[in-house]
Amino acid sequence: MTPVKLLPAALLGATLAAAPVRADHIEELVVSARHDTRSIDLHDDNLIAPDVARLLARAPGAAVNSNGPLTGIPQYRGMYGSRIATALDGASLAPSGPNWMDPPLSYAVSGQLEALEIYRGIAPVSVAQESIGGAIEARTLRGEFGTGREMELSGRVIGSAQSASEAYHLQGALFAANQSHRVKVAAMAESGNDAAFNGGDILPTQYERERYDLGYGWRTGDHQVQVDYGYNDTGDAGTPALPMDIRYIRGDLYRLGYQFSGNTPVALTVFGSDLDHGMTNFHLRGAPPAANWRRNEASSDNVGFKASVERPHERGLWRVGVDGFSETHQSDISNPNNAMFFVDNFNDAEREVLGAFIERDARWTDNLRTEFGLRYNRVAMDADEVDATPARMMPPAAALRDAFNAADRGQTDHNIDFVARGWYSVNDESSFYLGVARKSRSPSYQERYLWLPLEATAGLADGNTYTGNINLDPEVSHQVEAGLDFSNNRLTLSPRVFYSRIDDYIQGTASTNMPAVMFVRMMNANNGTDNPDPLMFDNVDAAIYGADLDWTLSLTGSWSLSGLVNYTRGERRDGKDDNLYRIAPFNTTLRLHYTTGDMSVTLENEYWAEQDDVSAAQREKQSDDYALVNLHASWSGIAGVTMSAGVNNLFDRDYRNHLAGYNRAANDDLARGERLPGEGINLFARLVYAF
Ligand SMILES: [Cu+2]
Repeated sequence: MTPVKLLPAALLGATLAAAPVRADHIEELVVSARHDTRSIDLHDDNLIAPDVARLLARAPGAAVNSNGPLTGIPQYRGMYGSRIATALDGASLAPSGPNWMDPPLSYAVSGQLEALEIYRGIAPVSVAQESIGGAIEARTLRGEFGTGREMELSGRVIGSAQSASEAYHLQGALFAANQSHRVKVAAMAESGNDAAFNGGDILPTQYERERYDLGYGWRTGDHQVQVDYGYNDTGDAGTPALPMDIRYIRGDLYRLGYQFSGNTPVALTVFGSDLDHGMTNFHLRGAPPAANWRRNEASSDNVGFKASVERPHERGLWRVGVDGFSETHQSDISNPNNAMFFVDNFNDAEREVLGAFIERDARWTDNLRTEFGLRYNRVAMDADEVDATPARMMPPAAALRDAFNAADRGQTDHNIDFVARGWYSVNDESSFYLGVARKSRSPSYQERYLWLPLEATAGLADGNTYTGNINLDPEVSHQVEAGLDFSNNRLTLSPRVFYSRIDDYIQGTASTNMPAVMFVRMMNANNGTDNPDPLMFDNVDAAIYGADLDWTLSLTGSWSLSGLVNYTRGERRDGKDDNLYRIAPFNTTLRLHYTTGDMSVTLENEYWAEQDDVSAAQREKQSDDYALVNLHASWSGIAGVTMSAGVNNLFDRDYRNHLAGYNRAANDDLARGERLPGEGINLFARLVYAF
């Protein structure tokens, strides 16, 4: 049983099977308009971390902004957070945490994924509503329909453990199916202690999480209906790069899908999620004085739909659809030592996107294919009035509250996106690609409605306090990318160069909001702290450009090589000589594979250059280069059983990834403000049993 799409796995240099199988893969490498993606094989990977986002490091152009063991925020070609559209089986989700302690991808369960797909470069307009920075799709295993009337049972069990955080992960999934019904029941539990690095422990990075899933599918003729329900229960989990840690994240995720696969295929999805989240600055990390204890209770209610139709034309396919997504956020700060203290951080902050799109795929000759897409999004946002204890006691905070409550907070944006892409195959081995696009993104609710200077910034983790700006304009990016897809019997190569010119890019700039500046200074005087002056979200102009590449090369016999190269630059273009914040530095991965029969071994070297091009506006610190060596092996000699084991960070390097954020918690082994280290040497083992 190999439920994962194998093509991109081969491209990514996962197990390279025997030659005939690879020939199939290579055929598929001729990238199609629909499937210009990288799909990550979850079976053969040395990743057993609980954070699915970490798998993205296997795709060209992708990286992870990590704020804790469960809180990886995908970065793609220099963009991250809500700039990247993430869908779980077609369902979107807005995190309950105003600091993205629960990024959308954190709701995907690694062992239950059929595939994790990253759209390479410009994402089609049909794939997501707002995809200025790209799109990611996680598809969950639901079991296959059977062939007869008899119900057949199948399932799989996964157990894994790793040493650096003394963590374990256990899960089981059971599928029952016949030709017209399929049922899925799945459960997962995982837990880890504070992770060790060469120099001590990273505090707090413990975590615990449980997850339960139910699914039912029914099909008759060309019709198919699928209902899915998931319950996520995260307990104590550290986020040392943020000012608080997770106390709980509980949530229900629902999805109902209908598919008609006849002549004019129709797809309909309705989905929603209710997510509740609590966090504190005192229960997992060294607590501040009693007066400064903070507890934040936050929630998001999400509902959405998508309906699309495909119609053939003489050269290809029309794709037309409408979609909607609505998120509502609540966030209340309190102090358990002081019943009087409260801050309405966000009060019914709403964001609703309604979109319509049309897309046309066409094959003009045997060699030339194109994709044209047009999308319109209407983004409507609003938030209710706020209040807070500081606003009743301190004039600057009162001024901020009164200005916010008096403002016209309702905002509506009308955004137009378009995509034009073409593929021209020169011969059986080489195909050229060119894509241009205009993509837009309206501000997030934090960027518009954060009224009191706080660090609620969707996980920027830069240590700065921010205020929002109701009157922000949407970001508009004009993008161009070009590249080549080459594959022959020995070599595959897929380089891309890209340039994005982003008008009204939203980032923090020095605050010109005097009450906000005075508030932070007064708080410093009251608390004996020295927080820097606040920033405010602002529209600036920016450019992001670079190149990325993935490749595989088969050597003699059972040996092969594969690798990735990623280079991204992000700069201001509005006369300020500054760089964009938290951009992955140049990095490259080289893997050597040995594959024979039912055994495969991979030796991996990962190199990250130093990052000197940092954002002065965000007071970003530089980081040093480092290299890591990882080794892993897997064996599937017994039917249904796959065993994997390995060592990450074989030489126990103390390394600091540029995207890891700064330490915010009291720790004898790490200063506050120091960049967080990665895990030290980590031995792991995993057993998968499928039947
Ligand atoms: Cu949180």
